[in-house]
Amino acid sequence: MIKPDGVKRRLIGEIIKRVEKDGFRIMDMKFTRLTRRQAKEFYAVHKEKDFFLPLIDFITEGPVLALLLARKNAQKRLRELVGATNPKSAKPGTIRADFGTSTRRNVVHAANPDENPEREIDFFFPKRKPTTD
Ligand code: 3AN
Repeated sequence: MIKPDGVKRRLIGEIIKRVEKDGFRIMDMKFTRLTRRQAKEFYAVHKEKDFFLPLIDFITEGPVLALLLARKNAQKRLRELVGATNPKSAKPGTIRADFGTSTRRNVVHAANPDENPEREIDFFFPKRKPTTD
């Protein structure tokens, strides 16, 4: 997902270029502005964290672009391309190192393989399933 800061700063093209160059195939896309209710559902795993409400404020401040991507080892590889949550500790050349401005405003979200990524696919793309092609 390209977060509101990435959309606002016109980074959609740059981010899609990096992802496609790395071998990902775009299976579906959805440009949408999340309601607070949707955002709380999407980030439900973080509801007890102290950063939860500021995170909800941020993710609902403007539209996001959700991308359904396919590639061999997609989940692991996308997280490598995206980089660490805090852009200051992200590896040089990763999307967050190059464009993120804070731990919250870090431009992109990638599904976490340990937190049921299929749930996120269903959230943005109900009835769709990824292919491995
Ligand atoms: P990641 O997106 O790297 O998997 P998560 O799932 O731990 O990170 O956190 C989800 C989102 O919550 C992050 N992308 C970031 O925007 C925000 N976040 C996480 N940790 C913090 C923090 N310590 N302070 C502010 N925002 C945070």
